Amino acid sequence: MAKATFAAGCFWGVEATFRQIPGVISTRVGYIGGRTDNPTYKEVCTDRTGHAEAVEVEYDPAKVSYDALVKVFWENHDPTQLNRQGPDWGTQYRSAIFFHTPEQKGAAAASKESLEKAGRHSKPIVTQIVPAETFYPAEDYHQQYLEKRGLASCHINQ
Ligand code: MHO
Repeated sequence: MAKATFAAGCFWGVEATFRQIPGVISTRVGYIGGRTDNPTYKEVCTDRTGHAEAVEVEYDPAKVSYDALVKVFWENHDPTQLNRQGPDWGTQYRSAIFFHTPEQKGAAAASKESLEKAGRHSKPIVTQIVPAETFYPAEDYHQQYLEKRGLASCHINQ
């Protein structure tokens, strides 16, 4: 089993997306890349702790490649929005790939470069590619949030 960690806006929807991918064994949402230990959702929402809402994906590399997961990441958010994803604003909603190995780092960087070259986005890609530090799981009520409520997406009014 291997781990991959992605931040792509409100973690409810990001988790729901990755849970549907064959080869993904489990997922959990949490906070990563900030300056305090064991942050709460409330603290993260102040925009002062520096954490990103993220999803930690446990996957079977024999069934799904890291590259395929990175592709899912690109296709399910707008990587040109800085510290924002749609109606959600703040550094907690930044676009970031938290790599766990040098191989993941290389694959993420190559994938970002080829997406830039493809010219599909008119604006520059602002996604950070940074080492995975401590992942703090979010409060229970945030885990599989949409699934528990029978919702398909974060922004029901959008
Ligand atoms: N705009 C969303 C964000 C939730 S998310 C876990 C809401 O408050 O409903 O950041």
